[in-house]
Amino acid sequence: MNTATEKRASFKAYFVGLGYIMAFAVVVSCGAGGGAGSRGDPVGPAFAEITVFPSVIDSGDRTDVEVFIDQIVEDAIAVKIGFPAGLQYVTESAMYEVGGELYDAGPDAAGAGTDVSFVVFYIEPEDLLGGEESFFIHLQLVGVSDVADGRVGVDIDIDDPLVDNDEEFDPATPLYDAQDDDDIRVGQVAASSSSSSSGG
Ligand SMILES: [Ca+2]
Ligand SMILES: [Ca+2]
Ligand SMILES: [Ca+2]
Repeated sequence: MNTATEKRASFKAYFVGLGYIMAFAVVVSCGAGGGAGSRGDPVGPAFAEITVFPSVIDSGDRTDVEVFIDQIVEDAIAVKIGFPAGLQYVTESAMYEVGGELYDAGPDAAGAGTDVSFVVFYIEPEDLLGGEESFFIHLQLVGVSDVADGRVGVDIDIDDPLVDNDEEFDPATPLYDAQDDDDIRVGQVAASSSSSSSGG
């Protein structure tokens, strides 16, 4: 009888302890999850969100890329959009959208690294925004060769005022870490991959 009571007591202690550990884990995971993706915390000079639609195309087809930018905290920014080498920027497709109005946009620089190609826009928010706090960049990419599981990403960096923008971006050292990205697939790989997916 004595040992049974002890067993029950230790069981209870075990579950209470487990409860504390689980509660702690929930608090920790909530704290971590709320940080990076939250709109209250801009990463670098501005908040950016990128959407690619459609996310599956074949070569010769185009996809629309939309970048939303707000919470800009620098006087001059470089918006770098990176995409797989199996896609190309469609000439003259880039537009800024400010307060519902569309304006022609660069890109001001472009280049191809080893695996990733880039277009870059240098923007002075005070000139572009005219009192608005946010804007969009719209552009199109065309598929040129198979991309199995690609990402189109955006990284906003500071535009260095001491370096001429014509010479600032180097695709060999793009200083590019996407702060947001979206999926893209191009070509036959896109059609065949659905059969291997178990999630539906
Ligand atoms: Ca950045
Ligand atoms: Ca510059
Ligand atoms: Ca960067």
